[in-house]
Amino acid sequence: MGWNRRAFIGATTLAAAGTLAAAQGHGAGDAAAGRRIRRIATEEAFSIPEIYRALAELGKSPSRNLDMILLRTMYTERRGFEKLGDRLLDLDDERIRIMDENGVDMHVLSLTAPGVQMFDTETAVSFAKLANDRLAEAIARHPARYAGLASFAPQDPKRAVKEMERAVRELGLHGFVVNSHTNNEYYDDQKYWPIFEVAEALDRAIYIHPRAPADTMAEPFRDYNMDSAMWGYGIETSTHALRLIMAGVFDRFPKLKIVLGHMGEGIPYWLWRIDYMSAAGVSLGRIKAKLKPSEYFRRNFLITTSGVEDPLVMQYCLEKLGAENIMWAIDYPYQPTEPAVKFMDSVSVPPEVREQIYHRNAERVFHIPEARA
Ligand code: 1DF
Ligand code: MN
Repeated sequence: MGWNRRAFIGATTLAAAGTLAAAQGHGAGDAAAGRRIRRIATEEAFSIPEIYRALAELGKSPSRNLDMILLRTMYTERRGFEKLGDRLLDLDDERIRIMDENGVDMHVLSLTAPGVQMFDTETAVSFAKLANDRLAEAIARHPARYAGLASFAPQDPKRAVKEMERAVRELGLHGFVVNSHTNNEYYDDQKYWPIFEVAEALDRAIYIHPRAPADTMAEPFRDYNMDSAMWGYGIETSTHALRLIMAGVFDRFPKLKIVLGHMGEGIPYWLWRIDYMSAAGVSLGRIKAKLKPSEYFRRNFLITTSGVEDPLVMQYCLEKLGAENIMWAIDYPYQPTEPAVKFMDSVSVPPEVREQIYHRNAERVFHIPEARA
């Protein structure tokens, strides 16, 4: 790992210089070259009218699934959310204006949660195709500004694999997104492993984005807004990621790359204890994984900064995981752009680390061409 604590402290002055350069219009760390660092944001949401309307319709049904809270407030009632809906659907106007105003070069777009995963199988399969086609069209209109993560319908793993192949080979999309569980099932179940097999074969990462906790663990999350971004999303998604590790998914697919948002959904903080306590599960034969959980986390996972603008968390994750495993994200339109940029411009890291997090890791993992000089 090309980064250490001494460098972190030493970088404070450099970062201050970077902020100054940004204020002068040059951006962090590269003022001498008269050019700022390329900024690629990696968890940026969009929708399309067909799916947006179908989710609004779904939001009217009486289900007690926790994601229905999102569907009711965001799509059905739309109280105070007019702007959010418009922003999800817009790929040509305000989004690019906000990117320009804040010096954001590229959004890596993904269909917003819960994606196609709450629809019946046939609807999900056809919506995934439609969303991927529209995504490819948006990228074709703005090739320098967008990359895209393809959706697929886990409801039908066979057709998911077909769509994943089409999305990369024919549409040129850059990776995949899935919003945690589907119908309360987790993908450590081997019927889903063809999805991991094809992602590894295509060398494209799967971004496991949150959705609300599954019905099987919903009750304690019903009050105090704990269903969603404040807490429930992270618990659902970290639990899913750990299930994949413990099931041995990464022994079977050692080159598979999984991306987690929100600074790793809490997992980095727990790694020491997970390593220590997993030994008992291994000796009882309940854990299939061959390596320590932290070894998979460093080898097979990347995390993004979406929605966590805490310099101490950044410092910890850099030491724990390495600069090659962290990517910048905004979570547009759910998080404001300006503070996300300010955070990443001013966090105390050496210039080369800022470059890795702002764009180099995303270029490598998502096969995004380097910007022309
Ligand atoms: C929210 C947050 C919604 C995130 C999202 O997609 C989302 C939210 C519907 O706060 O309502 O992706 N997030 O990633 O934190
Ligand atoms: Mn998000």
